[in-house]
Amino acid sequence: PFDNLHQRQKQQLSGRKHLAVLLDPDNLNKASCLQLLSLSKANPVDFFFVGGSLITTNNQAAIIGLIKDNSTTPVILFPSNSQHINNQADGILLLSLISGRNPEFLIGQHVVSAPMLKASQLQVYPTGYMLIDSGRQTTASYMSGTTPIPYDKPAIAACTAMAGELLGLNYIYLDGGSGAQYPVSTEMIAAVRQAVEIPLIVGGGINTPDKARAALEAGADVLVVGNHIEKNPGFLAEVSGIIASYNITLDVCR
Ligand code: 1GP
Repeated sequence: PFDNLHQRQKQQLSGRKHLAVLLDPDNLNKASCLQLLSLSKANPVDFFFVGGSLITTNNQAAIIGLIKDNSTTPVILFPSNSQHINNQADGILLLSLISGRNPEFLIGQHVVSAPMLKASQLQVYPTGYMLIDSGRQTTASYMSGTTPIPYDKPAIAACTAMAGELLGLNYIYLDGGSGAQYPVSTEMIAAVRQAVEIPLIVGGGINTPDKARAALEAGADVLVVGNHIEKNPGFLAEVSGIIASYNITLDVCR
């Protein structure tokens, strides 16, 4: 599915919505991961993103192995640095942190990673990654040493996304950061959606059905949910159902 997404990027994904569940290796053990994988059979997930801004355990390879053994859903790495590349995954978001001004995360880590990525079978998804202020300092903003885009400045986000698209990036990811106090505003999502043609990934702090619907309505093509599903696995069924109902409505209207 992410391959299709990649090929169709210029068609704005034909309006279809996708769910990515973020699995942070630090927050999972074998039992909790297997529980989520089992739930995802009845409640479809389009992608598993695996990663975190700071991984303190040695769990990542085991978690990816567990997903590959128990699910056909593609595993996409969501790395914070070049050490998190893992060839068992299907693909990798090659994130350029375009909301920040830290050269290490704009190009430095990419140079270090390039030979590994070229030699791997990983599908590479060049992504303009934008951290948005979400009420508290997130691990992502602290660890990257960057200032997020102010919450109430959609025009800055739109121009940043436009620059990313013009530079040839294939996806834009608007992220309030994991456990964001509040999600990216619908005004900002809509402004970015209008500003670029490439697919829009949105995540951070989505912990109610209303917040999920609002992000989708505003223009998110791929919704990322992490924390709240880890804490409350039942949320997976809710959010998967919301995505499915959007896509059914779309099919019926055609
Ligand atoms: C964080 O967008 C992801 O990078 C998901 O955030 O864990 O808050 O859902 P949550």
